[in-house]
Amino acid sequence: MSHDSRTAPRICPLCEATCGLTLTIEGTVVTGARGDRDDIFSRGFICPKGASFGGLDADPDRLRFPLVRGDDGELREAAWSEAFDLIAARIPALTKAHGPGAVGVVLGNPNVHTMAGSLYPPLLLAALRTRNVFTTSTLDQMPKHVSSGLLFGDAHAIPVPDLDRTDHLLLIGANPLESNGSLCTAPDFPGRLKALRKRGGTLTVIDPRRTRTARLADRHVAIRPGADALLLAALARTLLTEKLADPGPLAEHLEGIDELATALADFPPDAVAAACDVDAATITAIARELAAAPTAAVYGRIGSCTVEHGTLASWLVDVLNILTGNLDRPGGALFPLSATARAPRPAAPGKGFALGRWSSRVSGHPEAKGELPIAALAEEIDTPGEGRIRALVVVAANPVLSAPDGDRLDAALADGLDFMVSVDPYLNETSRHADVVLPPPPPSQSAHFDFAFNSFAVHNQVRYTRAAVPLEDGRMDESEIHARLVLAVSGMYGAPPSAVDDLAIGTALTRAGAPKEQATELTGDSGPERRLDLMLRLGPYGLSLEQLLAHPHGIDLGPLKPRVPEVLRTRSGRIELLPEPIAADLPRLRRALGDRPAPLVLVGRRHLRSNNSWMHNVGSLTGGSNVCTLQIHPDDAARLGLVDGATARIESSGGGIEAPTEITDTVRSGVVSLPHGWGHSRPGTRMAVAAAQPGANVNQLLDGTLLDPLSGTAVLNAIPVSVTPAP
Ligand SMILES: Nc1nc2c(c(=O)[nH]1)N[C@H]1C(S)=C(S)[C@@H](COP(=O)(O)OP(=O)(O)OC[C@H]3O[C@@H](n4cnc5c(=O)[nH]c(N)nc54)[C@H](O)[C@@H]3O)O[C@H]1N2
Ligand SMILES: Nc1nc2c(c(=O)[nH]1)N[C@H]1C(S)=C(S)[C@@H](COP(=O)(O)OP(=O)(O)OC[C@H]3O[C@@H](n4cnc5c(=O)[nH]c(N)nc54)[C@H](O)[C@@H]3O)O[C@H]1N2
Ligand code: SF4
Ligand SMILES: [Mo]
Repeated sequence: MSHDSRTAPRICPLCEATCGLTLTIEGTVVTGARGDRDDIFSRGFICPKGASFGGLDADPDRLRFPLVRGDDGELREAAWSEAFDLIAARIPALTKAHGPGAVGVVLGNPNVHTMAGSLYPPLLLAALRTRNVFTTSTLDQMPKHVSSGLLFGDAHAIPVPDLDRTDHLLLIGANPLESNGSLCTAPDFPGRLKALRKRGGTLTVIDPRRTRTARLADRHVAIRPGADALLLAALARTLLTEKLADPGPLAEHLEGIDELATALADFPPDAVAAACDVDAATITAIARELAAAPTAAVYGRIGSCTVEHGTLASWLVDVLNILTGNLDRPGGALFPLSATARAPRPAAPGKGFALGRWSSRVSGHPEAKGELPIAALAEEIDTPGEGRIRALVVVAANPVLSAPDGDRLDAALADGLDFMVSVDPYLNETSRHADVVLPPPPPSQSAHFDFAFNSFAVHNQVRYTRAAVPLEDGRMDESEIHARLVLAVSGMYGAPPSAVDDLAIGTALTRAGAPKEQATELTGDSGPERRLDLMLRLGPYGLSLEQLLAHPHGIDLGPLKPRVPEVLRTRSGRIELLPEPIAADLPRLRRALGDRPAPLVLVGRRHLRSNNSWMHNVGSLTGGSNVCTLQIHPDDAARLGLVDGATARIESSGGGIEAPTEITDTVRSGVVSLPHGWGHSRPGTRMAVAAAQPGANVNQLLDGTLLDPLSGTAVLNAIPVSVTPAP
């Protein structure tokens, strides 16, 4: 270390594991990152992405100044004031002329990884009053929100496996050794799985690919993709018919267990075996093991969500946790309690969870959790008629690559909009269409708090890190960008950004029934810090910002604790085991029993050194095995005449793409796999490294019509495809 180098703590924002890092900083440049051994949660763990923090932070392709489209149609650098003036001139006028629905909002994944993205989008949506709201949840976990909404009355009440104490983990469609976990925040997920094995616990993995996670398991079941809901239904039915179901103390909080038994009657193991390509004896054995384990947790992720029966599968995951008495007990699956959550209230019936309160204009897709399916975004722009989206505000999202049929969306963004704003550090496949691009500073210059992930963490804890490096001249903090955006689209343009925070603080105090004067007691150097301070004070542990600042490596709030019935917000005040919308969707699952499986289906995969579409521009994370290849089983390759390394042509409903063939027996036969987030070959972007190794956009295979009907989530896995050698 040179004499002017120093270190600073920074929670890693690059995936859901939220590891504490120690950054090495020379002047204002991050020159290194290592795991923070004193971090109370991650205890020194780091992965290759975290280790590349410096490279990602200093990427020369990151935009430094706003871009504004000139009369010549070209984007040029502009002052912040010019950028916001333009937004204030255009958006309110469009709303006034065509109604609030004329402005659509798209929120992408990194919003859950920034303070700004957690604190301000609700205010933006309130200011715009639009129902054209799309987020990447409908490419991801919306099925889980819907099942939690229906079961527990709160779409955000998502139980997480008690990873460190469970005796038995049944993991479905998740590969935490590459993803580092999702809806289960657990730094060093791999180490925690190894510890489970070491203490004598069992790990079962259900995945059509023999993933790194599957290789760690006691049992790997290479299920046929898309069939998990059938398998899970058979597991639940087996527990019920073999009298192995024992919800324990939960029983008094349950409603509908008899109806559940009737509803699942048609799914015995031998009826689902063919569709799942898993023999009935294995299914029965898994059910019995689950029931026999002292404690167990069932956990499903992407492979169980982004499929045709995603909501049913997500629901059945918790049905299994409930029937085995593992929901809400240590070692099972519990509801975390984060430091900024609402303080627990006395148990009481709630408002419940409603679906389909409105529908999308073109295809009539029902809303879920106030959102419309992002797969329907393009048609809402390019289909003429009243209520069409004419302007779009995109915050931290790249739907041209991450959502189905990027070509159609690309064209809709190019030709169908009067005005578009992107809040994004890069000029990429989506933001290149914006009229105004507002670039946030790199992570080293931003403070960090995990509003979202602390409520999915396997251990209750809280950590806050301030910006490690001062804001560079000419930069604007992302929270200020968001606050100014709220002002620009509302009638408050001209007010200082702090007005937005004051408004939020006032509303929060009113909602909590606290005196308005409490606002003056809040500490913090910025609006977001004061808001964090308030949420901590009103939260279940009565903490404060001051306490967090005094504990730079975090405060341990203890292991997860039972929260039923306080957490329940259903109308009955109980867990509603067989909610009506689920019951109404079961006939569709019953019909799937008779479906003839497609000969070849596509599934996705993730790579440790990637993250969705935006980390392909850092040299140290590219190359090696992090490439966009079509993985195919040797038998299928031989049958289809494909040679390792040769270009394959893949076709489906949305179109065709080409990718190099990678022959491997880690995918089961009848299944091919492509990663997502690739396809960096469009003109007009500024991501030089990514463009040099563009890969193909897997989502071009989809036409955007295939959705899980209850959640509006796009079907991204188990897609029928045809594969041929490229001519
Ligand atoms: N390195 C890296 N980490 C990431 C990300 C990333 O892109 N790269 N993305 C982050 C995000 S946004 C998320 S949501 C999480 C996701 O976290 P995970 O859900 O753990 O992600 P995946 O690695 O995609 O694992 C999904 C697994 O499901 C399997 N699968 C596919 N179809 C089926 C099926 O029908 N049934 C079953 N049983 N399995 C199936 C796939 O083979 C794959 O192994 O990861 C996060 N972390
Ligand atoms: N086929 C297939 N498609 C998938 C998936 C799959 O498994 N298979 N996974 C889906 C999932 S789980 C998800 S979550 C989505 C992700 O979909 P998106 O959220 O659209 O995709 P990302 O690639 O994460 O793009 C994030 C954008 O945010 C920008 N960004 C990065 N950091 C910041 C920041 O600090 N502030 C701001 N304002 N912007 C930032 C990036 O430059 C990029 O433009 O992809 C989905 N798409
Ligand atoms: S596991 Fe996730 S949070 Fe931890 S260092 Fe890697 S990218 Fe960052
Ligand atoms: Mo995601």
